[in-house]
Amino acid sequence: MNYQILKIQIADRIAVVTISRPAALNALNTDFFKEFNHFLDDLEPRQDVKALVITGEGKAFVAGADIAEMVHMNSDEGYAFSTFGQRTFDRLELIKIPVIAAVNGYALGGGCELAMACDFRIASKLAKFGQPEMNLGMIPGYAATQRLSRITGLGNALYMILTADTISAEDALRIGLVQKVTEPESLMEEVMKLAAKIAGNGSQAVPVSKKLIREGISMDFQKASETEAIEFGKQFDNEATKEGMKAFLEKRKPNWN
Ligand code: DAK
Repeated sequence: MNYQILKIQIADRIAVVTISRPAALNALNTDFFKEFNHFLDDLEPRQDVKALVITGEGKAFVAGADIAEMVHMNSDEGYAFSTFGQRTFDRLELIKIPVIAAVNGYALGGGCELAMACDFRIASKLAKFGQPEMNLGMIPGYAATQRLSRITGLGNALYMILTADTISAEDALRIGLVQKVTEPESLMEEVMKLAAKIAGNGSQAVPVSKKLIREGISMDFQKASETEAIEFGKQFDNEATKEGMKAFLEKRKPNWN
């Protein structure tokens, strides 16, 4: 595919996708969702990529769904736009490898929702977060009403969605919406270090852990614990797990290959 909006770099087991439509602050339109789904189709079967980083070009991560495109929609088109976006964000949650949002600037509306569909978020000091849909007379359409409360708790989700206030990176850190705040110029360096660390961890244990955490949060605790025990048991048939334990006992670094 000839990508117009996404810039894709894959090297050293890490894929970096930069959303690049800076004239519209990287607002998410139908073309973005088509390109992004095409990229995920290519990425999902690959065994050589162990982590995905998503960032934005210019002063925004993503300033929301594209208002200029939405303003012309009727209810059927709005429904199609919403379900296309929701399915895309769900794919990010379900993809086996960890996904890190490198939030360089505005993450508003659909942009904050995209960041929340990633596994965790690292933000530049300049980043700003918000769900400003109330200002447009609408509700969030890409699952902020569900993900924001799961990530930050009920009070913070209600506060952000009902006030439509934009919050700073430091406040996002305080409420657990982001996991780390960096100087703007070192954002990508820090994110790439984290991605490399994860990509270098016992490779099969990373996707299994992601799946257990992701699926467990909406399961009954006992059932989720039992699922963990089953997966834990399976690890003992795994060469990588044996290598990890042996390497510890032999006081050397594990060789995952
Ligand atoms: N969509 C389209 N264009 C956008 C945009 C957006 N979300 N945000 C910014 N732009 C465009 C601006 O129109 C402007 O274009 P030109 O006038 O230069 O042609 C350009 O980007 C630069 O923006 P500004 O001139 O406004 O830049 P400033 O630095 O002054 O302000 C800002 C930055 C981020 C504070 C401001 O641009 C802003 O408030 N943007 C809108 C933020 C926003 O409201 N985001 C939420 C969008 S609503 C659903 C599915 C999805 C959703 C809802 C329902 N279903 C279908 C049910 C999701 C909704 C949203 O995400």
